[in-house]
Amino acid sequence: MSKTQVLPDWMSSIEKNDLIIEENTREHHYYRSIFISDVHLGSKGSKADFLAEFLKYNHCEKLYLVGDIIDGWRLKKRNFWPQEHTNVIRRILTKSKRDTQIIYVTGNHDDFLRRYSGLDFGNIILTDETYHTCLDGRKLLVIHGDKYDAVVQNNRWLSLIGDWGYEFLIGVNTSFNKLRKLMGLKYWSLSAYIKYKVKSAVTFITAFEDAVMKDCQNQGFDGVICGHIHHPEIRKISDKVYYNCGDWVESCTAIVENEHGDFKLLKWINIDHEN
Ligand SMILES: [Mn+2]
Repeated sequence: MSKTQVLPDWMSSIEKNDLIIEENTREHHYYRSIFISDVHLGSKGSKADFLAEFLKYNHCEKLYLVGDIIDGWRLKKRNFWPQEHTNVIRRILTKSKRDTQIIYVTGNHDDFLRRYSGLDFGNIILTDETYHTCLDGRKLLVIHGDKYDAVVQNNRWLSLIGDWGYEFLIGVNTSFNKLRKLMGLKYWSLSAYIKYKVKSAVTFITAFEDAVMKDCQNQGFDGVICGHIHHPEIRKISDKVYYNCGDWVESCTAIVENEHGDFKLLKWINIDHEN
């Protein structure tokens, strides 16, 4: 597609830093494609129960798993695998049996799968990166995003995400919110607060997006769908679009493309967080 192409109507309303978050409901929805990333199964922070529920109500022709679905790093250190985590795998396998094509794009936490890249298990394809052809013809690069770590200078936030620090933060956050719940207060996300407020985190996110979009430009794609930094977003950057799936540790978000070819960022309604 040429660079001068006019963006679709739905996209023209997106301004810089504008989030389109549509809260999901417990009704069945059918999409052309669904993109999720950073589930971190095998780690305590994973909101696997919510994802299993999301997968129960949301159906699609193509399901892209955009990396860090299984947290191999955590599993190496500690054997933590509750039933809810199995339920997510089961939901995905059931979908694959029922005409949903699963495209598993590996991330840095599930890099143990990278040696099998290119394998096709029937309806499940393993790959390091791929592209998605939208209904309107646009081609989007689908990649986890850890590839850009080397380019991003300010990666202190990133090491926090990948390291014990993040899990610690999630742990503190969970206890803190149990206390808030007892006091009748709403869920409050400490790590999201830090992510949005700390200047170095903001600088890092911008640097990451710049690196991703530069690669997108160089490879001639119309946009990128990635994950890795646990920061859900749909943002127009010049004539391209940057999509980040977010994560299922905190934000519980997914990027979806509906049957008209419109893209949305969905946030799964989180009962615990609402109370
Ligand atoms: Mn990652």
